Amino acid sequence: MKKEIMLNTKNLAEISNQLPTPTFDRALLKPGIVHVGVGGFHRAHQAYYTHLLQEKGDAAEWGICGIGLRKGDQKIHDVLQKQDGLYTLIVNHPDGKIDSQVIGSIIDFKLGHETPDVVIDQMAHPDTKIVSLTITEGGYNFNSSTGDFDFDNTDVQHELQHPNDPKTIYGFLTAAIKKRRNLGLPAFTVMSCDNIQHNGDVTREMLLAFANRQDKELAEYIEKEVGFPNSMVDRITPVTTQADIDYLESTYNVKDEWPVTCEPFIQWVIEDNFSNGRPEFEKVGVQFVPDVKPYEKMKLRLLNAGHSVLGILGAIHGHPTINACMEDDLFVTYLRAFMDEEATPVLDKLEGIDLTAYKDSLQERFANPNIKDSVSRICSESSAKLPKFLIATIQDNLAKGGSITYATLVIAAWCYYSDKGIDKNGNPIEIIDATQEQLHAAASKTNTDPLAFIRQESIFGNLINEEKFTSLYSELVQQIYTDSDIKKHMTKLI
Ligand code: CS2
Repeated sequence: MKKEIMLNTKNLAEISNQLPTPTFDRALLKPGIVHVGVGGFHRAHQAYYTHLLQEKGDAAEWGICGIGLRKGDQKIHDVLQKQDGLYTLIVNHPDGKIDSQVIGSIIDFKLGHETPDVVIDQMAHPDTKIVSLTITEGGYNFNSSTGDFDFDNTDVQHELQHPNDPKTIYGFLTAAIKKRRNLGLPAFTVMSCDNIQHNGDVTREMLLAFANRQDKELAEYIEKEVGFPNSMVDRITPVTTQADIDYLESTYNVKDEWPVTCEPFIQWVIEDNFSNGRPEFEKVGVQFVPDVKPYEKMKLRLLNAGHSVLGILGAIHGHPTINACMEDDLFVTYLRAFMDEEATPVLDKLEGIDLTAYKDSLQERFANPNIKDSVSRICSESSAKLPKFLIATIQDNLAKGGSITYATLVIAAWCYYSDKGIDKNGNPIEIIDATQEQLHAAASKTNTDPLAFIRQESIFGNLINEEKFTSLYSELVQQIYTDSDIKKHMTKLI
């Protein structure tokens, strides 16, 4: 067999015989964007849009410097450094067509875990104009039920005492903003790209709460000078598997240690609220709107919640992937009933959007047989996701007397999932959640106290006081504990 070609700058010319590679001069790019959290999603979405813009020329000031703040970011750092920031994006179409191309917008990568100064200096560099974030729903450090900043977090306490040794995004942002101010440099924009409703507003509020404790004057400066655009981001990006790496090797003879796979669909709707300039993303299909909130809500309450409905019910049933759930008619009917009867009635008015078409398109996207998005990815960090995606819909429906049954079964199933960690065939379920122990401890009391799981106030807020919810939940959770065949319970509700 021919020796494989390692993906890096030196080999790009050779690789371009096999795959589309960047046609712009990457050596001219300056890191105008500092991005924290370089996971698959960032690389399939923002970094891809940025690459498209660079392909059009004239976006040299918007190269991306990746940042990892956690120990676990070492691996992606090492891979991307070795590959000069290059990686392959593999787009899997429903009909089996696969488009692969090498993306060139990431030009550097820095780690903050052991060397916070390196990251602060990068953020405070004159070239930096935007600090963007995909730090996951859990990374924002707010209490899901009150929305308040969580000052009990030990990392936050540490960085409040030691501003030069930041640990969380808030410590890094304040240190960098302060440094820029001292240097007389304009403030950067902080652009959240996470699935949180009003993600810019939330980032602003949390950063201000933190900064107010640390340095009131700085907080006032942030309030005046820093832009926090809200955005809705969308592209289904499953976890990369060895099969993806092998595919590139066997098809193109290219060795990429960490490619990204994704669906063809992509969307980014964002508010034009930048404090220090921005890329002309509208040239590559990004929508700039005055108010993104209705779009965010639609996506979180239909797409993300729909994922969670399939993921949690699917995990207990033993469906490994979202597309496997969509091959099961009962799951499709259940999903649609949830979207139509519970999620849609509590959405805001959306001018010019055909919700039926949107829901149809979600079903098609979920069913893409070549995406193979694992239910374990979808269920991961449910404690941070569900309050926004699903529990909010239950609360809205309780307030207006709407239906809550489909969503409540999912909560009951989540309790069972957290308690037992096995599917219907007794196979272990991989549970990934920062609060896994707390979830397990609460769920495991269900036999003696059927409401134990929903007494977790940080997740469920005051739902424990809602009789309509507690009586339904109690009935459903006991049914699942008596017979874990989830499809029986789904069938009864439809
Ligand atoms: C998923 C999202 O895990 C999840 O919550 O629903 O990662 C989803 O795939 C993306 O938001 C799609 O844009």
